Amino acid sequence: MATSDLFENETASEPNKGKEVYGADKITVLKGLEAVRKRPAMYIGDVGKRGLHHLIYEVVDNAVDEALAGYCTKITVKLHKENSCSVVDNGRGIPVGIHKEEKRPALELVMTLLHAGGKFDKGSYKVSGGLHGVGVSVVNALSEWCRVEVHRDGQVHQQSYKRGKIEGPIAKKGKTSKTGTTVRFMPDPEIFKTGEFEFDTVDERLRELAYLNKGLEIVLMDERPGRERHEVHRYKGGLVEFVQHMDKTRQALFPKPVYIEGEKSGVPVELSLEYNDSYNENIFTFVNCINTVEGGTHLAGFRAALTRSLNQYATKNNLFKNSKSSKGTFSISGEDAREGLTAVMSVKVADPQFEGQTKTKLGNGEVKGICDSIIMEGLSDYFERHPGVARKIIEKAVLAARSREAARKAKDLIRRKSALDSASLPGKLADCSNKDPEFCELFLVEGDSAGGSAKQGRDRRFQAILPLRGKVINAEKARDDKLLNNNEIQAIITALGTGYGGDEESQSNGSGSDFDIANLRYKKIIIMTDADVDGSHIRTLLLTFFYRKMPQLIHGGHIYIAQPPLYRIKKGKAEVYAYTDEERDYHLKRLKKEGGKSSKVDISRYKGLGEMNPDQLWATTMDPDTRTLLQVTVEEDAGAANLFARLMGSDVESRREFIEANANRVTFLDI
Ligand code: 0RA
Repeated sequence: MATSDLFENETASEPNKGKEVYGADKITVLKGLEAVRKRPAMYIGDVGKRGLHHLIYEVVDNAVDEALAGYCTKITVKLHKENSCSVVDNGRGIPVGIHKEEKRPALELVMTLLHAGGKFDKGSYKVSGGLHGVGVSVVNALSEWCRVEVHRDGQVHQQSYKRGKIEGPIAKKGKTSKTGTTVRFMPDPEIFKTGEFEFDTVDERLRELAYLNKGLEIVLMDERPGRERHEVHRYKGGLVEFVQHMDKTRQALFPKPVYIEGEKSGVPVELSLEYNDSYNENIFTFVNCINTVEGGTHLAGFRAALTRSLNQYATKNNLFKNSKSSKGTFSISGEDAREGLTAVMSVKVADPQFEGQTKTKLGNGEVKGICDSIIMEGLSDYFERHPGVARKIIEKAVLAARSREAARKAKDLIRRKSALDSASLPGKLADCSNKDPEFCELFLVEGDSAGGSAKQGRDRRFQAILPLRGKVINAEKARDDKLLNNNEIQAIITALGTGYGGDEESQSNGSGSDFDIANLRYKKIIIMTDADVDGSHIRTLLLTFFYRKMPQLIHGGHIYIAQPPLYRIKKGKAEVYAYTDEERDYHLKRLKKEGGKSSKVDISRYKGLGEMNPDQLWATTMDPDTRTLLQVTVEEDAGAANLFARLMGSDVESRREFIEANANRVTFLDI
């Protein structure tokens, strides 16, 4: 399987019978690395946690490419004690021979030139667009130091770099019988101000990659003192196991997920799906192993095929005989067909066009028809061979159609209430005077008393307050009709102005009742709850609702969590607030040290927002100049979906385990 000899053999008479050989001269040289250090965010998204983790993913993606090409079976990621990271793979090894035009070793070019990844030859699914596929050189550029070791052609080759600059020529470090690449790098503290790699975050992505590349073994090891851990991912079942993992806290409708695989016009398509006892739709789509959170043409093709194949099968087998429709022949809608559906879809596209707000929406038009026809054929065939499964799915969809009728009534009511004039806004909303969403904030506040303080303390020009009185319903477990009858949910939807539900397809039908982010009335939606158990419960319920029912708000970065202080520390007239125990201790120590004649230090703990008067609430939590807001982001969508299912679903045991395991984390919600 090793092809380490190919490279040096290029000039031999018959080097590569039919097989495409990678030549050093195939590497396209674009530009240098200074640009990367100047504008890191352009290459890796940001210089926070997400960007930091992106460094690992970039190297791993390269190793996964080797696996896709059929040369790599194992990838090991190690988090070392000084916060460096190494990625070891047993692929072909980065080529080390001399590039004809550049007259330099290919390894040097791969490591130090932007876009010299050598992925430009046909036959590999290069990842353009998005932030993936920028190349290992970007990782090198953003590392204080980096070392690469290549096992190839029977030799160990090694080279080191500092901030992207070569330290010395490639050194030969003895013989080897293996092939592969090890990249070890130390993220540059000059670039990354924020801390350390998070095991769980990295682990979620590696797990996902292992599901997407069945059989590939991916190991994550934490060697940092005190937190040693070891996780091995290897899934023979691929997407089928991914679906089972997603649904592990739910009850499946039939024993084994459906699996469909096909290829058309050079686009391989893979899909696995099952139905569960929930009412949610859980579809995860990937293009070249990148999670397409915003969907796109592949998803559209899948949705169309699913609805059509179910309707076709049901009609042919007379399964709608007990269902009536006011419009004549009965059929189930796309939404009905997807109630309780968990699915993972993976496609490979040679030249993907990524669109959308976060560049995670596939734009290639041809892919829709390809996915539609492969999946239509696959599902129809599957239903013929498993009539029991088909019948169960259709029964469930027919039930969904009935309850959707009830939901439609509730939805129309909300729509009528949220018609443009403000007279129809919820009574308890204290709206702001500015009407330009760009400047406006909506505070969702727990309880009437805190709501009252917030109304008095706010800057009414741009801050609106919606106090939440009653219980917020659990969106993980309730169907739309119940959800839409909940007063708090109604008030939120009306205040937001976005409408609710609907398909991507129906969003353009002008009916105006479906969710449309263009109608959002506030750029920031800020959840403000007490720092106690009830408060975190309400916060979780709200996040569950937004994540399940209005994910665009989360993906668009509109959802925030307010950070009220935990303590007020007073000494004489001086007053400071502490937001953590560490801050409290710091201030106590400082004030004691200052000593002086004035009175003793007085410390009070805030349990509820209601304990603060309006001025204090403004100064500590609401004033944009001084407050801290946590923006809710989802780094790993499948992981987040699982988290919500565990926290808010029906599996009590799983929730208990989770809460016990995470009891010592300050907040498990800044996902
Ligand atoms: C350029 C060309 C080839 C492989 C690689 C780069 C490569 C990069 C990385 C980064 C981490 N592990 C990697 N493994 C390989 C193709 C090699 C060939 O044709 O022999």
